[in-house]
Amino acid sequence: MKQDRMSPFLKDGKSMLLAYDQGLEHGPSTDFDDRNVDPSFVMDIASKGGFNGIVFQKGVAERFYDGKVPLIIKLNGKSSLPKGEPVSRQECSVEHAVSLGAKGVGYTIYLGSQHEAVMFSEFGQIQEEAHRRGLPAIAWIYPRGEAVKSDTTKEIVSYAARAGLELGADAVKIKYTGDAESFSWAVKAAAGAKVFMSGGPKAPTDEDFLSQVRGVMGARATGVAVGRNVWQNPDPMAMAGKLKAIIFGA
Ligand code: FBP
Repeated sequence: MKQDRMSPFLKDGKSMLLAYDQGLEHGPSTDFDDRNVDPSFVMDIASKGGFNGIVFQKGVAERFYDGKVPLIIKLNGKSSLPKGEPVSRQECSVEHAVSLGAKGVGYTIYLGSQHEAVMFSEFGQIQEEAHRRGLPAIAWIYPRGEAVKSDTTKEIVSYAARAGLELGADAVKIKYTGDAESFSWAVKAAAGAKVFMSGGPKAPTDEDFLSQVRGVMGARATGVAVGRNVWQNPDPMAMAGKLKAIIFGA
């Protein structure tokens, strides 16, 4: 049987990934404090917390990646400053990601944006090159822009999952719909592309967040790719342990 390109990031077919590209997406004063502004703090959480992968932009990887956890390089990104229809363009090549030690590449697509065609096209090129090199192409698929009324309904989240499948993503990172039953439709729509829940802003309580993760796993998703709910937590290791227990039943 052909090996699953996502296998470097899987344990028993499940996975938990730590995302840390928010410095570019949101800016340091929105998301960071004195601890987590330092990328080594987050690198440490990834390895000591048992994460199956870490997501960095290339500049952070060049200075802080320590090789202890499989690396995913985000190949596009944008700041929170421009207004209007969102677009995120490629700023790192697959070749450079590989030279940094990446075992996977990530790319954000704003489904529904007036600029979605640009992102479809860039992701298409990236997916083909990543596959030539044996790497998975992971699509962050966020419905966004004037045409999108809500980004968490069953209809729009399953559309995101299906778009990822159709565009050739090995895995999709999508928002939670709010319950396991509707999320399981998105998992079905992904038809074999691995499904990861994207975390979002830190939930009011740990339990609020963990109940979402239980719903995600109950829907037979692969796992989570989260950031703020872990490295903004006062005790990131305890949160990592609780996630592991839900995702792997460990
Ligand atoms: P979080 O778990 O912190 O939400 O991280 C997931 C993520 O996809 C990041 O990779 C990315 O920086 C961020 O969310 C994008 O956030 P936004 O929804 O504001 O575009």
